[in-house]
Amino acid sequence: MKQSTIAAIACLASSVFAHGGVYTYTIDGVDYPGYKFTEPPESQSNLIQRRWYYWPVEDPLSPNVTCSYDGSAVKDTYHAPVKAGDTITASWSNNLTWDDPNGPFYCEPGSTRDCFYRRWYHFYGPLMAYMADCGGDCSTVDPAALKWFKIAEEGLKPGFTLGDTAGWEQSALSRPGTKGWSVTVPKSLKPGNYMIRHEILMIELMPPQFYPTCGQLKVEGSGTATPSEDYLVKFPGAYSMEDPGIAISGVVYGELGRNTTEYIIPGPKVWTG
Ligand SMILES: *[C@@H]1O[C@H](CO)[C@@H](O)[C@H](O)[C@H]1NC(C)=O
Ligand SMILES: *[C@@H]1O[C@H](CO)[C@@H](O)[C@H](O)[C@H]1NC(C)=O
Ligand SMILES: *[C@@H]1O[C@H](CO)[C@@H](O)[C@H](O)[C@H]1NC(C)=O
Ligand SMILES: [Cu+2]
Repeated sequence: MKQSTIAAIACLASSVFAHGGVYTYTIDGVDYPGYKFTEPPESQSNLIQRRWYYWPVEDPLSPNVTCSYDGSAVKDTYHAPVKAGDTITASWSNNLTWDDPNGPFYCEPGSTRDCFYRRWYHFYGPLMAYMADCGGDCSTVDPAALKWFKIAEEGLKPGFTLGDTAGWEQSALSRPGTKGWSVTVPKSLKPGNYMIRHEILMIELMPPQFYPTCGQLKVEGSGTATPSEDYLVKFPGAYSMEDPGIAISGVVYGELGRNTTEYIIPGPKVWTG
């Protein structure tokens, strides 16, 4: 067996064991700590984030795909104020570095791949962000009942193949010094209470792994725009295992991974306002 094959298998085996989610949002310079999956929900309060669990969702039709696990609200869940047009940075962590934000930085001996055991653990697949109008207080809303529109996505960068870690913004999340992924609330969006749903889709393995997490926002501004029906989707419902960007999961280490330069991001088209 070639050295590179051994390293790839070692990495693959390890990567099964770290999962995670968004642990902090940064909005207009303010940090909003997220739900801690390591602590019981009853002991948590005053969060903008809904409950989630670090284990990935492997079925796009599972009720868990909405907000990860049951997405319930803890005590005194509230809405973070954000001006339409401003950015929200979501910071991800895997469960191995959860209690140690600065490390450890780890390279498997002999590995030819990027090092890991850092804040995020997976490299391949798109990043997506959605919002949904709660029509009132989000805290009492079941996220599965909402209609979501996509506000941002990052797929395969031009000039790269599916198997290039550098082709994916997801791999930047595991680079030391990367705070997270920043998305913009559409400037013309009508003010009100919205749920925001960040999602990492990991296509390294089949089945793929969905990492959604939801938080609550109070959008301020003077916009009047709302997305039309053709931008709106439900979770579950927006994806299926047959979507090209989901069906392609598991090929990154093979010939298809090396020779495919196009990736079709699942879900609806982005609404920019
Ligand atoms: C939802 O996620 C939780 C936590 O990982 C798991 O225990 C449960 O079985 C999942 N539910 C379904 C329907 O897959
Ligand atoms: C992370 O998750 C894996 C898989 O469930 C588990 O084996 C490991 O103990 C967890 N580590 C921490 C620090 O939670
Ligand atoms: C890529 O490799 C696969 C597997 O051998 C092959 O079926 C496919 O035709 C190749 N595609 C291109 C664009 O070369
Ligand atoms: Cu994982």
